[in-house]
Amino acid sequence: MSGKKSAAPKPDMTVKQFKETVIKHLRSTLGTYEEKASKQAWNQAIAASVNEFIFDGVSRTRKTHAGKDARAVHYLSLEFLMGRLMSNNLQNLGLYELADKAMKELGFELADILEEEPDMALGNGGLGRLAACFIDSMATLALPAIGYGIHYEHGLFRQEFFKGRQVERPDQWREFGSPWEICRPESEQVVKLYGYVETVYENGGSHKVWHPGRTMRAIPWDIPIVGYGGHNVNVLRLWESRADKFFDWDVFNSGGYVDAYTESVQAETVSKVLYPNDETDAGKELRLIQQYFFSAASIADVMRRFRNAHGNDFSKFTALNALQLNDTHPAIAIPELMRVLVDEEGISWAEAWKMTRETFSYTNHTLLPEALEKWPLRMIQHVLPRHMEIIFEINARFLKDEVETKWPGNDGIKRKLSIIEEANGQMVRMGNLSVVGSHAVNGVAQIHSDLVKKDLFPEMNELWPGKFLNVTNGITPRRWMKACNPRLSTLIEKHVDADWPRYLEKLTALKPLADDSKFQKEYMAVKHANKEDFVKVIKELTDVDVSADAIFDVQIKRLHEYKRQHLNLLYIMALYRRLLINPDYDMHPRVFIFGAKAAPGYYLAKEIIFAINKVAEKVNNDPRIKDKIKVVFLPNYRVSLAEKLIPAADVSQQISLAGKEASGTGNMKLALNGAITLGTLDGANIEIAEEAGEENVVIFGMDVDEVVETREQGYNPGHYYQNNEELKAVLDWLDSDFFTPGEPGLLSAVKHNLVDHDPYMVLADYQSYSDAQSKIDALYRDKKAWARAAIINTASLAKFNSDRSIQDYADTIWNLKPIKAAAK
Ligand code: GL7
Repeated sequence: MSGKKSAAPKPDMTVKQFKETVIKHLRSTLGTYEEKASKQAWNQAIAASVNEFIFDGVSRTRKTHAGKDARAVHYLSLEFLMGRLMSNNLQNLGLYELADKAMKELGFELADILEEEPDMALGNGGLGRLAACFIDSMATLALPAIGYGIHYEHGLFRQEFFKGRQVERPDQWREFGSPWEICRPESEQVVKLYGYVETVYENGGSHKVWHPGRTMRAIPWDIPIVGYGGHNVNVLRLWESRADKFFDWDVFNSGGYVDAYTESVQAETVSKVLYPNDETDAGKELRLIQQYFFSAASIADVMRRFRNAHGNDFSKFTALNALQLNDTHPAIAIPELMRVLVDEEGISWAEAWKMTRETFSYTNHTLLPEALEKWPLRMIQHVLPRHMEIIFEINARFLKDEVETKWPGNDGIKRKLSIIEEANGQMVRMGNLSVVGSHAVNGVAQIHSDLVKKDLFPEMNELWPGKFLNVTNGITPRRWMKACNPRLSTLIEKHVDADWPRYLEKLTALKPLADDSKFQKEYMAVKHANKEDFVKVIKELTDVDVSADAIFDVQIKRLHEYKRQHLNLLYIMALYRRLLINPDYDMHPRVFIFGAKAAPGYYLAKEIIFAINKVAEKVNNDPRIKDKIKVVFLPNYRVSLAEKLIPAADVSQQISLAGKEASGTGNMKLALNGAITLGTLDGANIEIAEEAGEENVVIFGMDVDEVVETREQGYNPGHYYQNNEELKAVLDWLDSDFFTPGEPGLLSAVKHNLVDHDPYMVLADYQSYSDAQSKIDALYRDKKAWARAAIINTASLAKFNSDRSIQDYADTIWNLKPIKAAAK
């Protein structure tokens, strides 16, 4: 064991002082007092106390960056799935234990009070949560960075089940305000829309003037992002849309009370709701306006800051600014920057284009065709007439100067690479625009980045060798271990340096302990205690009784056919059938745990949820199987629920069809917390297997090459259905009324999709999956072998620290150096 040093400072505050501060805020900020205050009020009082540290950090960091004229990255993302902020902030400031003690002395459990905080669910899934982990890491690494997004009034919908079916309810994360945000009216921006473009001829030349049809206000709300150790506090700036003229007095006075509000209602709609679609193209004018609204406001903000420091000398612009596109959602920022540089600053096209390309970089998060954004050309022309002209110009120059030079006379390649797609009445391909307008393009796991080059943009890769890179995703160990798994963190800290949440490679010190039976027992006792806690959560949320001695087999992620929750379901049904046929069927008891939201308009995904719930109902109440299987579908899966479940998981199901899951990040969180991955060779699973060792994960199914081969040979799911007795039996079961008494056919959609189409080859991988599940069962029964594998997983995952991902971005894409904020 080496010397322990802590990266988290001990703040110069005592428990007594913390208590006093909380009570001060309870009285003077919340206007209540100890005897009367609700838990909600205590929560807010703690937040206000913590903010005394945080706000000071915000100003120190800002001042340092401004003073040094620092190069900064601006991370543009339509989604930031933050979850709760309190516990993370307390941890990163090193205040958690102090606050815990203080609250105990005041007669409360801190953990209880923390439950009062609503999740900040301004994202759908992996892509949004990645952005949240990344801004934590940027602050931790002291990188000058700012996250830009939308201040949605309603985040991702709250999910309820009614008779087994998903029902969506609005999310109200800031119904009573949020203590973490600071409104910055002084940095308000104006965003223009619609209208027409005029060519103005003057002094022998001409320039373009956009006469917008309407304008709206963008109001920034800053959420402080506390780096681990508390030295650096960056901000996440979220834009709220408001009507330009809050109220039209003329219309109001002439009797048009309702009309006077129309404009404000329309403008405020822009930041009203997060689109709940995950990996599908929303294709709505409002969504395009959301994308433009936050991109334009953010670029205006970057410009404002730059002009304050440098006036209109743009020679240093690219040296000081990097703009990162989190997927194509903010791609409209590329023509927006061109517009500002050319039309507003009078910079030549060639110069502006060079600056734009040097400034932008783009992360691709998916190969799924339905998620690659395309906008109808007519729509862009209508909403953003000047931008459409700019896109035409970018495209014309790209095709003429770059594509034609490389492939003279090749119209086929031109058609393929063009930013404009001629089919479907002309569409603008946002992926092509992003690649053309960026100096670097990265995928999110090695295999995904390879496929981006090979399958998605092969010609672009030939045109610009070196432009396409890989940055494997990561997760912040602060939230996903230190804060969410205190028992394991405490155990770890007995053996490794206290700064492991910053330097996760320190966990390799646990490897020699993997065979130590005392440590194995301690490690598994932690897992068991976490499971006992989660047994209560399951009971509370679903009223199902489960035993912590069973295997907790977990699949948590958005509901999507490619993620194959229905493969999991088929296996559950098969196990159930085996037990009905042979009540002595030898297996370790198992709890199958699902958490997943389906996009509200995604029919089959909702049918899969319904089928799982119906099978669960039957299985959970069948005395014949003696509780050997339990199935629970947790409603409203979200970050704060993940934080409770992940520490309790034994098995991590990562069973997407190979080639479809770009990376996955839940796979990293679960493995770090000691769950064994049951997965395909897809996304980051491959790298997890490399790091943890193939013997410590259970891999099954076709790999990418086999998937391609099977498809080329003409995939026929009916073949698997006909030739696998068990598979046929469980699929036919879905047609009966066994799970829906008196109502046969309610679950047929799932069966028929699989037998007749099976776009994600569930049936082809079924047998291999079932065999892999048997391996899991056998491994679990060998207690020492299981403990060993789990420990090795925890000890081996340093690569998936999001600090490493961000360091890669900083080194290979942003060329960004840390600047530590000055001390007080
Ligand atoms: C995703 C990928 O599906 C997921 O595999 C990846 O981990 C995540 C972050 O890179 O991005 N792409 C995508 O469109 N969504 C994702 O979660 C919604």
